Amino acid sequence: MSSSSIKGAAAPSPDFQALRLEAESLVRLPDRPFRLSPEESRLLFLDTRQLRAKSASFDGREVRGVVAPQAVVTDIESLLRRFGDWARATVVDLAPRYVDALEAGRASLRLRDAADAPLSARKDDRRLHVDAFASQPTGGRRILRVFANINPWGEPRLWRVAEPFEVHARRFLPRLRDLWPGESQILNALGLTRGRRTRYDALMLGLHDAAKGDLDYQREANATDIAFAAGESWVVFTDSAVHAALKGRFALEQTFYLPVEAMAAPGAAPLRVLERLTGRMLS
Ligand SMILES: O=C(O)CCC(=O)C(=O)O
Ligand SMILES: [Fe+2]
Repeated sequence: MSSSSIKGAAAPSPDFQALRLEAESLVRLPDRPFRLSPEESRLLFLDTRQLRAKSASFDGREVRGVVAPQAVVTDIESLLRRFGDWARATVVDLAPRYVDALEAGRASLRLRDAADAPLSARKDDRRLHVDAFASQPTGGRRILRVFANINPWGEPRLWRVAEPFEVHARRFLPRLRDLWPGESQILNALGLTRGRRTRYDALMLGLHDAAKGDLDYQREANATDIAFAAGESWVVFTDSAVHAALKGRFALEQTFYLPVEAMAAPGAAPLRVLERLTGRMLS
């Protein structure tokens, strides 16, 4: 064997995993469990009547979605801080090039069963969708989330994932509307969005709502089931992975935002795909 072939095999590109994550939108990490301490594990048995939202969340400043004694709220905050640090390290191990560009969003503790009926069809994450947050425009930045199944009884978390983003977008784009003149200024002035909703954000919300609202699509989509084992973690660009969460209790999740320019292959970003498909600048 020549020395050059040994060298070639021993030095994969440092962007190898980033490219894979960007191309496939989801990377499973079966051997990277997030382990709870015995004190942290007690939080799993919080009375779910104390949860006001589908999860307890922490945005770096305050815990939301839970009505509980202050000591419990403080423990949830500590857990979500620790998970956030772990999630960042997990992403950076996978994609070192993202290190300076990752911006942390919310972290959440998900105690309810993903199978439980939500408040509305729009909030129904059991239906296939790409993520877009009505009150949190990204302006084109990627939504990158780290999940960990922390189910204490060894139960999997069940998802479905469907077609690639571009195929999904081509299907629903013809039904979507553009922003109305002045719409983003009004939403922002009323405090309904944090920052301006761009054309890009409007299209992403449109895709989210159109897919969830289309029961024929939900039934006929060519989707693959994934069972994330207890102890498994996964990193997902949820703005491009067409996904649904069907079942499973006890997960942690941390959201990050990533500028398109930080990607190893920015052409795969939903912003760039939608710009190509619409022939317009969107952010
Ligand atoms: O809780 C989960 O496993 C994912 C649900 C989902 O689709 C989301 O939070 O956007
Ligand atoms: Fe989602």
